[in-house]
Amino acid sequence: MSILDNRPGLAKQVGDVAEVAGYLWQKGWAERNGGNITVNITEHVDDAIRALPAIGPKTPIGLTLPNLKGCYFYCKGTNRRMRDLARWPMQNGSVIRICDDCAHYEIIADDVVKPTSELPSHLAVHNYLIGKGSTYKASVHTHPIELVAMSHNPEFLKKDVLSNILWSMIPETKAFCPRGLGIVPYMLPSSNELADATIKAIDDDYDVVMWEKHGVFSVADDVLEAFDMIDVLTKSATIYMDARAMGFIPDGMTDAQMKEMTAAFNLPK
Ligand code: 2HA
Ligand code: ZN
Repeated sequence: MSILDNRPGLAKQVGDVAEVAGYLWQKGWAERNGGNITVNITEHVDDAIRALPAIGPKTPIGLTLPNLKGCYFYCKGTNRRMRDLARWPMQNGSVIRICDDCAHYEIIADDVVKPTSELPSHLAVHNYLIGKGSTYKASVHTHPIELVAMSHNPEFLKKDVLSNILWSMIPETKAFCPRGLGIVPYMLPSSNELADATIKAIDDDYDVVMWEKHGVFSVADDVLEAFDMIDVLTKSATIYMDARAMGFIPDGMTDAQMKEMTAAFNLPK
């Protein structure tokens, strides 16, 4: 028995997470237990799910997140491998309910798989998104090799330097990641400070943020879109690095070409 049985909407959400988990592994972005994914599945929750008893203890989130009252999330499990989640999403992730105090969660299905170590940043971001009236339901954190490599150069960490380089490598990057790449300076993984800084960067109007020397965090309507933005940014990073490896600094699209594309596709400036 699984909470996904006879619930095609919910099963699709979890299936999409499994699909993305497979991509993250195949791309080499998900070593060991690296990365995490959470999806706000509240709209797929019915009365039978609401009546399910907790199967684990009430656990503190570490933050109080008032907008999450009554919310349910599918979360990757802590210490679980993306490559395992790709095949067995309900053995390597779980469905949690936020308790009425908005400061604790409890696991309700399928097994007692403790959620991701980055739960504070994921849930704090979901709390922020709901507060903003955003339609975004999915957040993905992963360790893309080329983007993390670029984050070791302080020059690239200045505001929008990296966004502009990456956008200029290939027209698709701005088209499909129109808000660019925000930068969060290095902070301890799993910390509340990292959660706060991530929200601040998203509030600055980024959908994807770089955690310096660690990875990226993206938010979108669904998990596939959250993955796609990281994928297009990484494609550009790879083109940039390939050009450098061939011994030249790539020209990038010109400012005029970028302006023309921005206007033609009606993208934010
Ligand atoms: O879940 O990637 O940042 C493992 C991580 C923590
Ligand atoms: Zn990480």
